[in-house]
Amino acid sequence: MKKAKFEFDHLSNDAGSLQRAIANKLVYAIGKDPAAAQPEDWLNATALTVRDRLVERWMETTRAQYAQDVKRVYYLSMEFLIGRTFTNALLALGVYEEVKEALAKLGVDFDQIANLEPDAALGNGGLGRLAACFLDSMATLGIAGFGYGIRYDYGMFRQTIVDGRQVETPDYWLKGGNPWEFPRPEVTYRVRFGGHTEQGPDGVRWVDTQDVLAMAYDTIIPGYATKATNTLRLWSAKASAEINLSAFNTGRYMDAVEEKNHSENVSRVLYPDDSTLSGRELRLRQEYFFCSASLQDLIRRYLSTHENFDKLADKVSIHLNDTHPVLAIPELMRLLIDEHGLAWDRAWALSQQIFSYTNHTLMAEALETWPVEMLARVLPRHLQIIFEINAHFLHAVAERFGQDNMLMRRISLIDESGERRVRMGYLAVVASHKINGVSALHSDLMTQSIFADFARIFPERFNNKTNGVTPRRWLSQANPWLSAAIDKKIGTSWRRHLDELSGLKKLADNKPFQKSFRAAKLKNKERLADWIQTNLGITVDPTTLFDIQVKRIHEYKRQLLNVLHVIARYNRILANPDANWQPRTVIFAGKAASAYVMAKNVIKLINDVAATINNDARIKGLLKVVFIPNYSVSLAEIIIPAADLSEQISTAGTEASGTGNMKFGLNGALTIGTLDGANVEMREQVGADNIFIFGNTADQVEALRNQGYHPRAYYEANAELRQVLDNIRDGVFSPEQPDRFQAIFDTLVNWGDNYQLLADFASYVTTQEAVDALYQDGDEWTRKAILNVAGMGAFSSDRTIGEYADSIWRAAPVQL
Ligand code: 26V
Repeated sequence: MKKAKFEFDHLSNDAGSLQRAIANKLVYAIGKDPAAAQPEDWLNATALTVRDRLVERWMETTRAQYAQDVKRVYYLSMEFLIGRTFTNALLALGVYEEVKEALAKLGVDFDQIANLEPDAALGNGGLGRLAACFLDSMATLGIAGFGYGIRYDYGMFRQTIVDGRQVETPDYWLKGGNPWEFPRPEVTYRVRFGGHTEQGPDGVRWVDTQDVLAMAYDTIIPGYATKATNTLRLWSAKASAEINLSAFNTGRYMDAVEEKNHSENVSRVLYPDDSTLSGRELRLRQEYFFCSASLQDLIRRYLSTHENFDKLADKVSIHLNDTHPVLAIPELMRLLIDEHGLAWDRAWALSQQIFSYTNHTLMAEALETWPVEMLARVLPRHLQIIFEINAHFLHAVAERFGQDNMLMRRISLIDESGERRVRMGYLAVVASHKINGVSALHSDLMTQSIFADFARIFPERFNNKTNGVTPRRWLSQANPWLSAAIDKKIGTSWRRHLDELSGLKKLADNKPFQKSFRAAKLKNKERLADWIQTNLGITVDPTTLFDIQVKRIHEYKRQLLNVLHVIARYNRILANPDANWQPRTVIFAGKAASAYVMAKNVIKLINDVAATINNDARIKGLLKVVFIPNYSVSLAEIIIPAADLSEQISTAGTEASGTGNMKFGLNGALTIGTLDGANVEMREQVGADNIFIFGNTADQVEALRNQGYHPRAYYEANAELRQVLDNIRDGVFSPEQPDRFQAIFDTLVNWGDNYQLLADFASYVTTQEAVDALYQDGDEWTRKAILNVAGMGAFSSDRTIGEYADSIWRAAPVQL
């Protein structure tokens, strides 16, 4: 057949062309008369116009990837916390001003429509947002990186605060349609569950399964100021036709419809709990669903240009974002052995070269294990494969280290101590050639605690990759005022080479730069104050010190320690109202897992303390407390640039890295923090004089725990602390129900204070005094804030991804 001639328009990016293109989209794609168009219609029309411009680059990149047969990196993650796409895409394409102008000519307010876009909140917190920053950096660096995950119908729940308490409501983010995604009904795979295995003449057969279809939806991930673009492919569950037909034929129509609903539930909702393992079967099914579809897809892609599996490990890397995608390991083994006829040893050798794994938490409650009984029911073939991996592994260890039964019990992939369970982290470690933590401290602790035995067996596998954040979203997009001030001094290329921020060091004392730096900060504080006024009806003064803690509510993150300080400050002001107090606005935001009682109590306490203090006329505006509901990526973009002080106060040894800490530093906040996670490296980068470090170190925390920690002793010895805790216990903030916070008091004083808040309280309060003192010297504060920005170069996710690409994936960029 003769190849048809195929030509298409190359699209122009001047404001006039964009204006015409948007008008065409509104009429021909959205089907709306401009006279009847709603702001949502304009947003969708503009989004489609912008998407067209991304598609050109996308095709070019995909073609080049095939032509050069580059190594592809598959980033498997249950969560991608993307946030909004519109402004990010405009900045990546370099058409922000042009689109703004085009919309203005059409009589459309840019900010109004940009603020209508719902967040893609397909993640809980740090882990999901890191995956989103990594996609941005992989595209920007030209790495052929594919994100694979789940297209949840419902993302992270929406949080409202009713009477001071968190109320969760569903987030149906797709209700207005999603202009950024391309549905790919032709890219659909069968994912099987249940059934049983049979030993046949040529291998194992897995039969009598119940099947669900996984359908692909693609989102373009633009690189910044490069033609390179990547793909985020998310899977949505569709009922398989057979189920419906067979039931239909036997007259069970309603049953069939119900069954269809049941199988489509697999991709219905994100599990909104990042603190405890729910152990629900639906969660296990979600994990397998997206692993299986992703592996089938990447093998199909590989085989479309390769005849056999000889080059699989040269052309494919699969990265496991925590243990949630670990079923990809037995799934790859199953596909290679059962479907493609490879021998066990060859399949295993390939797997070990292909997989790598990142650990994101040492918290025991969050480490995944699945009951053997459940796996036997849901994934019988995979359980067999896991048992066989375990047998090979234990055998090899016994050969090398002798038959040490204690060791064998400890490192077995199966925990036999109670109900038998598969330890997913151990499976990840055994199957991966590289295992990394997310900050220097965390990587260290990881090899001393949860993976200590494995670090002795496979020392060469363990490494550190300190997290980073994308400067495009977290400085350029979120903080146009500071970005402009920086551009004037060091040019614009820091957006791709964040190290260049070090050029600001020499300007730390420069008065004109200090002035523009401070002006930018004030603008950001005014923007946040406006938001708070409009949305919460609370007046905050942008000239006060903005002290901000935003992150998931979790005991180890110690929002409660922050509250203890707020109450201590309240008491001090009451005791001495005429002293020269530095006025402060203390801002909190964050969601609690819906079953996490203590975290929800902390939210209620924050709101009760806020109500008490904000309504106390004696305080005269010297202290305000605000809890901003429904923390999200788009809110973070408004909140973080407004901070003077960033609270990073987790118990040392518990926060794996933190990434909010980096976003705040990048936006010119000073950090008050413990020597935990990446705070340690931030101190190295910005200098110990420019960060407020307090509290026990990880070693001291551990020593205290081992020697017997007695929180009541701190309560008894420190009168100020005692007053604060007694206030909480006695109902000072809950007069209508004085015993409301008895459990909080008991947790700290009588039940062991697991996160050692009382041990760090005195040091925290003293350090907060030093914060006040420094803030009174505006120039000195600004100097240090500038040095913080200047020191953040190392915390670009481009640096992080560069390291993953070089030393884990061994993947080179595509040439365009
Ligand atoms: C854990 C779990 C456990 C049970 C099942 C559901 C579920 C969902 C998510 C998680 C995530 C917990 C791990 C996590 O988010 N870690 C955070 O990772 C960030 C990126 O590396 C890091 O900066 C934070 O310090 C770390 O807490």
